Amino acid sequence: MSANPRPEDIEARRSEYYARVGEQQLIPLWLFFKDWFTRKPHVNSRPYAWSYRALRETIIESASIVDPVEAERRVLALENPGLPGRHLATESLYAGLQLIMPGEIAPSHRHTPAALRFVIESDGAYTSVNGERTYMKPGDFIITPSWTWHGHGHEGDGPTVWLDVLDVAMTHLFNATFTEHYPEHRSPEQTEPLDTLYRYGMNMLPVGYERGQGASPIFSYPYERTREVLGRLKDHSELDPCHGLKMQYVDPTTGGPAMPTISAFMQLLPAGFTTDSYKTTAGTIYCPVEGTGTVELPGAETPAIEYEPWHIFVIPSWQEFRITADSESTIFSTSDQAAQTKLGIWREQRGPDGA
Ligand code: 1HN
Repeated sequence: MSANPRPEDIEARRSEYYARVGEQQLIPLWLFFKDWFTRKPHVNSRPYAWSYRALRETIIESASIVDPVEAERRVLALENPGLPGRHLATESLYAGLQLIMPGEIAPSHRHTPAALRFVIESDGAYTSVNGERTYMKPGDFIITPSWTWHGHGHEGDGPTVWLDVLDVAMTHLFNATFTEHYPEHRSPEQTEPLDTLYRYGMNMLPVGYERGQGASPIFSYPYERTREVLGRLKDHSELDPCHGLKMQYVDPTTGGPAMPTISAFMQLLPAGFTTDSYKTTAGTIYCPVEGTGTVELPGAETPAIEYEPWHIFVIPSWQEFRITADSESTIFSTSDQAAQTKLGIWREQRGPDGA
């Protein structure tokens, strides 16, 4: 550049240069460095809550709109208002409410995205995963790891509804989404119910057992057991100031999260307990099973969310929050913490900003 060029000459040279390099599929990093490399995460998803009580009738109405064979899965996806058209609850996780009516079957298929179910309402419905049938009860946590055959059916009474969460945004990101349909509607069911629980989940393992690709060999984590654990521990446990009494669903053969990409937890907050302020890079989907309370969200458009059983709410990445339990609460939650931890990028902050 000549000495002391005029500002308008600099601008003109730059514009001409940017246009020229653009034609060669080049873009100067200095034009977008600051957009990309922010001091803290730039998050589009927003805190949001769906009231199961308010939505229940509408969900059940979907039974008269489509059947699960035509639909493949009869689900109303929970779309975050900050991610319009993306069909996602957080930037990395899809979530939806699935309905099965008595006598119906959702055909067997498998896909590379991993899925979990958190059961809201069920009496006699089942999921079958790799040939093992698991009957669903409210509060049960059920996994269908990547590429496992799975289908659903209903032998009982009344509508069955559960929360589905899938890591499909991650498999899409990596262009690694594959799907296969079982040639018949149902894949063969060859194992006894609860086979994997007894084989892998009772502090013993078959001799010669070799770990697979990082997903738990147990498909079903019944609420009955989870609740017993929390109930037995609550009175003599030191409560974590940010989490109360919080337990993670694990692969018992590794101690790590039940699936490689998605973490899931159940926490108990005693009546009157308020957590310390907390935030994490893992945007999280919550679903309380018992209790009512308030989630405070300092700085958010919605400053607070009142929760009750089966409410579903999202707290995005790096959103500060505190939970106050009005009555003893058990709260399920799920996030991409497992994936972020493997990538070495997961962060949390305990305590309020500036503390
Ligand atoms: C799926 O396979 C299920 O198996 C539920 O129940 C929801 C959402 C997107 C893609 C696949 C299921 C799904 C899904």
